[in-house]
Amino acid sequence: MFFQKDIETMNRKDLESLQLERFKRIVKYCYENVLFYKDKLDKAGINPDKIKTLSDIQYIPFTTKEDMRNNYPYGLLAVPNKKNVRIHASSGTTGKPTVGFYTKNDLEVWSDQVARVAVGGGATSEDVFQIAFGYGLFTGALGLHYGLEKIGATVIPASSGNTMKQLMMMRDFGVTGLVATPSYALYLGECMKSLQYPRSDYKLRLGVLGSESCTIKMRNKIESCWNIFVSDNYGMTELGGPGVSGECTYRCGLHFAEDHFLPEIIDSETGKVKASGETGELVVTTLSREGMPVLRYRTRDITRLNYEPCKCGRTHVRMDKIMGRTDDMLIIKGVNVFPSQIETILMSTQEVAAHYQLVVRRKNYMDNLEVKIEVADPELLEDFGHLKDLQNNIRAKLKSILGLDAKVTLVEPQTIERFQGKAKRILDLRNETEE
Ligand code: DLL
Repeated sequence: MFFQKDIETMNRKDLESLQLERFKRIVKYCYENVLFYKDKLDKAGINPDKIKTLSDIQYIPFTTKEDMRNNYPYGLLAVPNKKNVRIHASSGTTGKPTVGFYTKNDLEVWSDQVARVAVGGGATSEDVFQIAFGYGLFTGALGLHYGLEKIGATVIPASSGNTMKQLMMMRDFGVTGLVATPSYALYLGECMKSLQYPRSDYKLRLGVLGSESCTIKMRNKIESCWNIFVSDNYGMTELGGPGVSGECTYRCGLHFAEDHFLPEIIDSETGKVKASGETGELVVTTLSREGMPVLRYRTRDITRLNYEPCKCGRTHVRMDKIMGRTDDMLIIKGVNVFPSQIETILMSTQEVAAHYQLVVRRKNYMDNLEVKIEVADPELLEDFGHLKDLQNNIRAKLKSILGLDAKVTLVEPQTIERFQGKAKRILDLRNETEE
């Protein structure tokens, strides 16, 4: 199923000429409307009129999160404020939030992008969707809200929190689709099982989940807990929110909305563009945003691009599921590891639940990792021998597959914190424990 079939299945040549036309236009537009870009391009000696091919993008300097912060609040706004009809922002746990501005046209395009992602993941106008993302500055809730309304689905703006009420609404309104973070979808499933209502009281069939990493193993847990089909979708405030890329039902990568975004992969250390098919940091240029266009934004997200045609018929490039963030990579005793790699190992281990926490401490200038994970069955905690075996088994897997020497701690069910938004699975105590 497609939302905008002509665009989603456009042949590569036509797609690239559309991208080139939009790319030339956006560079000029940024130059003429945002002082920050004018200065940046002038310093780099770039005349927007000289851009002739898509590969000329390599001459344009990157834009970073730091640039976003330095230009807070309105520095990157490209239109007069009367044309700016919406402001969103990230939670900004580490300093000032990063913001996004939207013209009326941006809101239209955004809802089309999200509608594409939702339809690609299996949503239809027959569905009743409950949106369990927090409404507010976060782009996730309103983004999915308008995208789903655009396809004619029924939308329940439940917002986040109040899990028992979420479950009640799901039963009462015959909710068929859930929008949430993967971790919250799992938590809802766990609570659903603990109530007296049977699964048959729920009509849920689909999860359109996103906004945080979710390995395939974790997705399997969510799917089997709820007995639903789950698709992944990606985006970020700086790029307008969700709708940047999303999985089709074949789930072999997230199709980028390539008519609206130009993705690249770079080496995050050197900034060099990587060859097609290599893994690295995702860099994105927006091709149609008016309120806040962005040139070569360094997302810090690690992935790979795959230009092979997809079985679904979509021609837009597929991005692998996000492996981690450059700032999330842990270096444990010389081994570089992303939390998602640890998650894959944990989730393929029988007898443990899908809730874990990674505690990082620093001693003698070395990082140490403790992996805390809940056992699935509390009775296991009574059987010391069995517990020890399980612990050794996980430790050995981490060592042999990742080369990672970590302490493994098995804890009682329901003792690791649950999350209603993005899960915070890394507890970084390095500053407190450094010696
Ligand atoms: O999370 C936008 C969004 C909302 C996407 C709803 C999908 C659904 P931010 O709060 O700015 O925006 O966070 C952006 O979240 O750089 C990634 O590190 C992470 N992220 C978002 N989607 C995914 C995903 C929204 N599907 C940051 N898989 C990004 C892995 C994701 N990480």
